[in-house]
Amino acid sequence: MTESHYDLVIVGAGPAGMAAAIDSARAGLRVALLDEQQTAGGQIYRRVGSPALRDRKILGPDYYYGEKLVDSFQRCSIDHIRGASVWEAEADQLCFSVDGGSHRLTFDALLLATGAQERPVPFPGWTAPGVMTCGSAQIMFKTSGLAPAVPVVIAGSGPLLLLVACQLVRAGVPVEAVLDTTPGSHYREALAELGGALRGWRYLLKGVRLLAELRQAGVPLIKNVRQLQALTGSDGQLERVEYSHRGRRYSRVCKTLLVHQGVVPNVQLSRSMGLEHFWSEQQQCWLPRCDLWGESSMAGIYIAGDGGGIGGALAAELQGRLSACAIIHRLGRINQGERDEQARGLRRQLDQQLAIRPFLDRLYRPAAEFLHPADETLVCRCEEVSAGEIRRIAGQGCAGPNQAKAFSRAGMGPCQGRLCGLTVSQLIAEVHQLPIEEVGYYRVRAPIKPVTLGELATMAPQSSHHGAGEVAEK
Ligand SMILES: Cc1cc2nc3c(=O)[nH]c(=O)nc-3n(C[C@H](O)[C@@H](O)[C@H](O)COP(=O)(O)OP(=O)(O)OC[C@H]3O[C@@H](n4cnc5c(N)ncnc54)[C@H](O)[C@@H]3O)c2cc1C
Repeated sequence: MTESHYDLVIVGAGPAGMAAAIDSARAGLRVALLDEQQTAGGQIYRRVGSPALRDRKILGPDYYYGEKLVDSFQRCSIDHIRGASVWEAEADQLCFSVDGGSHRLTFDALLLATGAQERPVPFPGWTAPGVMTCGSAQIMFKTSGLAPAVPVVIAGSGPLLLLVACQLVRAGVPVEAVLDTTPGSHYREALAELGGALRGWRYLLKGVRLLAELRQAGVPLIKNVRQLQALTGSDGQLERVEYSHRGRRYSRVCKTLLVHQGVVPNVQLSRSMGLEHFWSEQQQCWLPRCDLWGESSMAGIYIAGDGGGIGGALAAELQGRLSACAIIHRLGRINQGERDEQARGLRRQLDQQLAIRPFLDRLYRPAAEFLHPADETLVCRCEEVSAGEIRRIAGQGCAGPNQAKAFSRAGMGPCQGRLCGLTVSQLIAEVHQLPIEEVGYYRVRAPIKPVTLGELATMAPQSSHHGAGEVAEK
């Protein structure tokens, strides 16, 4: 394995990573950008350069906005390392796997633009075959043009829920119902943030349009749904969904149940590097501590986009560009005055983009039943540990998520706690009646992705030489 050095290495080819790469390459930096996906675009613009769907109306203009960004990115001199899983990062180097081999890169600056993941939605039956998240249905849609098996019911809370429902309807996939789990009280609480919401009126308008589109398509939208449960038939497959509405219990037959409770930053890599994180009450998740340029608690390591806090795709792009300003200055290509001048307009636009966030965060904060699931609900899917088991071990003195690993194996599976981490911390905090910051989070260790021994072996010094240049595509 040949080591290779770059001025800037970026992890994640979403709007944040691409925007930062473009500006940095144009400023003359030697940039490498790595992403697990084969094409640039991230979550929102996934495969926008070669879409699987011909009808542009299905995914809508927000998706195709990404074409210009991807095009600019591809025209720049950037080493785009495709299909590369970054499994370890340190202050000046990172390791990744691609095509069955592992490689190491060194850098002067690192930008983590690893985006968001859907918030795990533990409720009775969430692990049943046929239950999947809205985001994963959208990935199938964007990458292969595949639709979920019908009848489809969609349940949860948040803008992506409505967007995916509309995208399915536009593609001719009948949606039996949208079960909105947003508690009624959240609408009243969100009104306190009306000022910001009005500044973000474009987003509000989009939401209103999506609702109107569903109404026009005749999709029932049932609000204030509680006690969601997915039930399987004798073949073990999803058969129906049950829920409570206005004090009565209902049942709907479905082959697919798409669930969604918003998105949270993907902090596996930033956690594994030991960067400082704090609990955001507003977004109900952990965020890396960063300054206004996205620089983390470790000098030279920057975080931009949803990985630093949920702000949406346009905010991610602006944050990527702001971090690029700081990195270009750090590496001596512009002076401080030039940096600040370039950043001024970006900050103004970013403020506008983020104005609606407090309103959305209050409105779409998940209902308590998803944050504190009932005892019988599985929390750690990898190791099959229930919420009741976590409460039991917490009652026996287990003080935090790291001890919970030893007590119950929760968080010890291949996802390294990516799916249960938030819930385990919340349950332990509930039992001990402590703020979640005091309970803490799993200590995430490299490799943050499953790596085969074969992949690791290719990093041995005597192995055949495959330089990063050989896997990079300009
Ligand atoms: C499943 C899903 C679907 C979404 N769909 C929409 C949508 O349709 N519309 C919308 O407005 N918002 C959507 N969002 C929200 C959204 O992700 C954006 O706000 C925006 O894409 C954030 O941009 P970003 O650059 O921060 O990260 P992203 O666009 O998420 O890009 C992050 C990239 O990092 C890569 N990555 C992460 N970890 C590693 C690693 N260890 N090694 C290598 N690569 C890595 C990922 O493959 C990904 O391409 C979605 C979110 C999710 C989770």
